[in-house]
Amino acid sequence: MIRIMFDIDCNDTIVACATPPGEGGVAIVRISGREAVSFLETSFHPAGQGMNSPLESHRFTYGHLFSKNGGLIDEVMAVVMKAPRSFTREDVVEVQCHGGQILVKRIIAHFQELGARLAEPGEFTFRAFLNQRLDLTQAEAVIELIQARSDRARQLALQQLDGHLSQGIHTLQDETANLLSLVEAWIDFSEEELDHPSNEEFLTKADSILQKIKHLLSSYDSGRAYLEGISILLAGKPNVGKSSLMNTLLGTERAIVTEIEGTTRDFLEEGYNLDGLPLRLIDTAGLRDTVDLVESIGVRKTKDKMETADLILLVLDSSEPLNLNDRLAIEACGQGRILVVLNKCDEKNYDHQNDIGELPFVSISAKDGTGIGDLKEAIKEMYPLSSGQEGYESVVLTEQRQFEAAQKAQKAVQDFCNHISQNQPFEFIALDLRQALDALGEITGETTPDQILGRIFDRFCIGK
Ligand SMILES: Nc1nc2c(ncn2[C@@H]2O[C@H](COP(=O)(O)OP(=O)(O)O)[C@@H](O)[C@H]2O)c(=O)[nH]1
Ligand SMILES: [Mg+2]
Repeated sequence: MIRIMFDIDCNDTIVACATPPGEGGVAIVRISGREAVSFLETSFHPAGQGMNSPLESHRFTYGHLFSKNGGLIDEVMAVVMKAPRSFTREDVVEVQCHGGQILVKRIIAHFQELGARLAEPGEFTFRAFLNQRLDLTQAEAVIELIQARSDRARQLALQQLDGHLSQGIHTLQDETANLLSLVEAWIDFSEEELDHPSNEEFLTKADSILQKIKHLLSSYDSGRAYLEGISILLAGKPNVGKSSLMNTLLGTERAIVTEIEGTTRDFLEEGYNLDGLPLRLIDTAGLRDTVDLVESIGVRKTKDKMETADLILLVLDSSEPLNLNDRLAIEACGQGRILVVLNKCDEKNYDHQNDIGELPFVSISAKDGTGIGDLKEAIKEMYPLSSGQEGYESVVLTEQRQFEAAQKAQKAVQDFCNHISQNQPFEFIALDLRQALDALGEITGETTPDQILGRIFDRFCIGK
């Protein structure tokens, strides 16, 4: 879609419905571009005023919308937002009409008849980006805000829309640019001639940049978790209480619980909001060696799913010694992120510490609810999110492409450090810093390749 967008004429005046399709109390048709205001003025009759009186910017006016040949289309409220004080920084008109699909179609067709073009998906936001009303992280925040699935996700997206991440990146860019100018100042001098700053001095400055990038990279896991949600797989041998735990967490009898081994044979998936952290809880078939065909398919599918889950809750029964199937389950967890749940703590307790080694664990009883609070805290602690609005600590990466660009910047600064230590010529090490600056610019959209821009704006719907 965006490929078309790069070819399209951004001087066109565009129109689209800004509200979701379907019936509603009102719908909003949005028009942006240099002819937006004149299109409205030729067809809108404000109530109680002369038809030609100019509409005041940022003020709603009640009136009627008429077609080219004079037929009444609808009774509407209209607002003009004169450039640059608008979302796209162009002249924008919004018409609030009655919320009917045919009506919206008719109004859009009317503005098309006057010369407007139907907007591509995301084109309003794309124009806001082109006109520097938003940078790329802010454009992404618009989608994140619309798609936010919890209140914490909403706050995070809003913070990014407000330019929090952009400012964090600008701080890094400034520091990197300062270091670059320090290096460039010595390019034209031979090394023996003058006292250039010591390697330590360069390395200290580079290290300050690296620390900030490291913080950014580590924030991504939590940022993504809060915005997209995380999948949590309940794994373990049969009868350890996986389904019971699922039910206790959800507070419903979602999964069937019996004392018969192999009851759960397929996946059960349920959403759960853990204090703003959106979880997808997945109950699985117990892991064990089995000859039952259906059950063994379940076991294989569980193993596959363990590789893609964000977090595995490995449930063990603390009321009995571990056996071969428990060890199979521990092994199957592989390299994933694991939290061991020692269930049935209401019964006799065996010590499983030796078997779980360094893995983090919590003791619970799915039956009487003991330790469920600790389990929730332990999950949240795995996705720490600073709640403060101030300082670098609270800058959060939320998109994979931001993460990848930050990794590129990290590598470039790391290369710089290595090349400084090897006493490489200044021309050469200046390149490392320029690469770091390029990578940082990708995050905010200053140096982002077109195909990445395309992928970002493709995620928008028409009218945004
Ligand atoms: N005493 C005790 N029994 C439990 C607990 N959790 C589950 N059970 C029992 O263990 C059996 C198996 O539970 P279930 O949830 O079906 O295990 P799954 O096969 O791992 O899904 C059932 O009889 C449950 O009532 C617990 O915390 N304490
Ligand atoms: Mg079960």
